[in-house]
This record gives sequence, C-alpha cells and structure tokens, in this order.
Amino acid sequence: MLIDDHFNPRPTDIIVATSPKCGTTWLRALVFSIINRNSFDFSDHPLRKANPRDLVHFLEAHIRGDGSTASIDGLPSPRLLSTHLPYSLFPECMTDDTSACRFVYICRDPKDVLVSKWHFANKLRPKGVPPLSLEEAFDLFCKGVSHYGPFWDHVLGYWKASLESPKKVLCLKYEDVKKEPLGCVRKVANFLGVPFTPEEENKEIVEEIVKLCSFENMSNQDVNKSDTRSQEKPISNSDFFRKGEVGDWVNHLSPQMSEILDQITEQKFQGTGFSFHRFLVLSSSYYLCPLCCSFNNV
Ligand code: PAP
Repeated sequence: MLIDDHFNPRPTDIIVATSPKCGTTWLRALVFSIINRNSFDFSDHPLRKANPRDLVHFLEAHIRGDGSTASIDGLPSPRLLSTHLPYSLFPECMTDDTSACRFVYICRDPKDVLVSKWHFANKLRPKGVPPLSLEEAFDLFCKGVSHYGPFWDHVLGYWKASLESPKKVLCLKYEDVKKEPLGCVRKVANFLGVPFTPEEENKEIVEEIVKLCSFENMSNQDVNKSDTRSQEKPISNSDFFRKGEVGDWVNHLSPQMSEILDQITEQKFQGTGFSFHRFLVLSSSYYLCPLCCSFNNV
C-alpha cells in the first residue's frame, strides 16, 4: 500500500529483487558495479569501503509510514533500488509494458535458503530468547511462513513475469552465477542495455567485476568484517557473509528434510517450466551435477 500510494517510479529504475537469503548482497554488488563501471577505479571502488546495502537503497526501508520518500526521490537516474517484495505487489505502472523499468531477480535452491535464513535468524535473536531450532525453521519454511511470503510463490511470480516480459524481468539462479559468473554478468549487462564493448572485454572488465564482487573479496573487506551494529542498524555487515556456497544444506538438513523440501519444490513448480538443478551431494565438498555429469567442488 505504501508503495502504491507514495513511490514515484521512473522509467529508468532498476530494481534488484530477491526473496531473502537468495543472494541479495551479491546481486546488489554485481549490478552496482556493472552500471557504474565507468565511474570508479576497481582498486579504489566504493565496494571496497561500503557494504552493498549502503550503496543500493532498500525500497521498503525508504518508504516510511508517513509516506516520506525523500531519500529515494533525490537519487539521480537511473536509480538502482533493491527489494524483497513479491512481483505481484508492484503497481501496474511499473509492471505493465508501458513502463521501461527493469527487475533483476535472483533465486536459490530452497534448501540452502532455509539453512542461510536459519543461521541469520539466530544471529538476530534477542538475548535471552532461546535459539530457533532447525526443525522449527524447517516447519515454518515448508508451510510458507516466510518474510515476504512463501518462497515458491515469490520465485514463480518473478519467473512468470520473466516469461511474459523478458525485457522487463531477468531471472537468475544463485547456482548458475556461482558456476558461470562471467556469463551471468554479461547477461545482466545486456539485459540492462549496457553490454560490454570489445574494448572493455579486452581490458577484462567483466573479470574485474566478478573478482570484486566475489564472496572471498567482499567478505574480506574491513567494512564487511567488522561489527557495524548500531541502534539504527541492528544488523552487522558481517552477518551477510557466512559461507557463500552451493549445497551447504547437506551439512545441516537430514535426508528426510531435504527429500520433503525437494518434493514441495517439485510440486510447486510442476508444469511451470522452472526448476532448480538437483545435485546429488556425495560428501560435504563434492557434488555430481546431473546435467553435465561432472564432479564439482561445492
Ligand atoms: P538478504 O536477502 O537478507 O539481504 P543475502 O545477501 O541474500 O541476504 O543472503 C546472504 C547469503 O548470501 C549468505 O549465504 P549463506 O548463509 O549460505 O552463506 C551469504 O554468505 C551469501 N553471500 C553474500 N555475499 C556473497 C557473494 N559475494 N557471493 C556469494 N554469496 C554471497
């Protein structure tokens, strides 16, 4: 309602959209560095001094109960904004074909999402409140009790929109970006209408962006290592960097839990054309990819 009543979309707006814990931090960093690649030197880049949350405004946090949107109204175009809102909650003036604003969405295997959410929830647990058990978190997640709505509905909303309006919505998967980061960065740049030129390719700008935004690089920046909690920001930057891996669920979920989650996922996505690759995890460090039949490091 607040978005409907107070947000003034611009046709040049770029929205980074995610269901929580699907790669928001990573995608914010990637899109920020793609669209600003001519403004900064990679050795002295804002992402070396600030967390992506401070560079890409979080839409929901900037539309206040009193309707004030001053902080985002003052941003120059094209505005880069981030959201966890489901696609269906955006006003028609943003989602219909007359609007040129674009959404870049990333989703992730729900088993890894659940594990990431569970760790994060326990970090935020107030002192004196007992930790949330994995069983409890699993139960809520499976029932669709998640921030911003059931995980599967969130994914399908953006997935269907990407099929209907491929120029408006681009859907990525965390696992694909991990596997082929260069290809995914080029895909995002093409989608946003700022493809890499042959000169940029020669200068290996795509490689620079991938390196800058990698988990290893970002989690090692002082700004993301230190405890940045404050009264206004009760969450520390470091809370957004845990493992950054594909398949960590195998270290936490029981075989039964993973089977149940896979079944729910299969049922929800049946007939939609959308799926997550199912990896057969052989140990905590290797998995067999059924698509290319190769062993990969998790
Ligand atoms: P949010 O939706 O609450 O903003 P988000 O950034 O999506 O959080 O989730 C954090 C997850 O992304 C963490 O996953 P994990 O718990 O499985 O480890 C975090 O480690 C991962 N992450 C953060 N930055 C990166 C990155 N640069 N590359 C890959 N994964 C990352």
